[in-house]
Amino acid sequence: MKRILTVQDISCVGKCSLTIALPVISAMGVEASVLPTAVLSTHTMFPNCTCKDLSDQIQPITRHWKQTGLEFDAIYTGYLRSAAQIDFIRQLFADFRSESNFVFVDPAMADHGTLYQGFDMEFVGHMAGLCAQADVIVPNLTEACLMTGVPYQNHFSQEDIQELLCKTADLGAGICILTGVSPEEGRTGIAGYDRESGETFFYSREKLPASYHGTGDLFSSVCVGTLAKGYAWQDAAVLAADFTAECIRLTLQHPEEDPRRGVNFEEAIPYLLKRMKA
Ligand code: PXL
Repeated sequence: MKRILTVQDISCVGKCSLTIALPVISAMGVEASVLPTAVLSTHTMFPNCTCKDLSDQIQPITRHWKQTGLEFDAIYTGYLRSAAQIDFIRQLFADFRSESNFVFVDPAMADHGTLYQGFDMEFVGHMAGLCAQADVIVPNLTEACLMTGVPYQNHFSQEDIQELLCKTADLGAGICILTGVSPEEGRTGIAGYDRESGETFFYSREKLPASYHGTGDLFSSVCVGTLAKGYAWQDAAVLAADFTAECIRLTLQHPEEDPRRGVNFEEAIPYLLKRMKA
């Protein structure tokens, strides 16, 4: 069985980060080990959430793993709390990466043109440094703009996307997949670039009339799980995008739910497994 180590927070309520990565990766038949970076009462879109930073646990935990001889097929980082924590994660990459595994970084820190609460440009600089160490990165357009210094716009032309893709790839990761890319009004998808082969890849589908918290985490979890299973990155990205859309479609069927609780990914798991068998 393939094994992924996922490094991100536990938000106790409001599906995102580990409460998405664990069930989704497990459902795909891939083992999910965790390194929790913080415990929050809810994700940060609920006002007044509590947060206990767990940075001081990273070194003792990873030292124990190293002494025990544990290995992982992939290391997947998501929401991280501080610049100092990112430096611990760089050390984790140095300690656990090998010829046969890969590092996947979702620089989860911003959306819709703005940084999430609590982050600043110093943090962005550290996250760009972490992306430079990765084999695969999956920033959304806001995150890509912040890390490259490209001004964020509400609409990016095809040429703008090409340029942003090149600049983001220049951060240093092997494969860069931009999410939330709209090639035309009413559609959304991804734009990817593989530095080794020079291949560019685009995929889009109809844009559903809603945006929920945690969809980036769904995309990343499916992408890293399928990559660990040996899918080509383009196929991984297409399945991740389709699964995320299916989750949004199912969530829209229940408008009475508080949208901050997150997307209905649970009822989309059969769809994911069916697609993986196809
Ligand atoms: O989905 C990204 C994410 C993860 N974890 C926490 C968050 C967010 C986005 O705001 O607040 C705690």
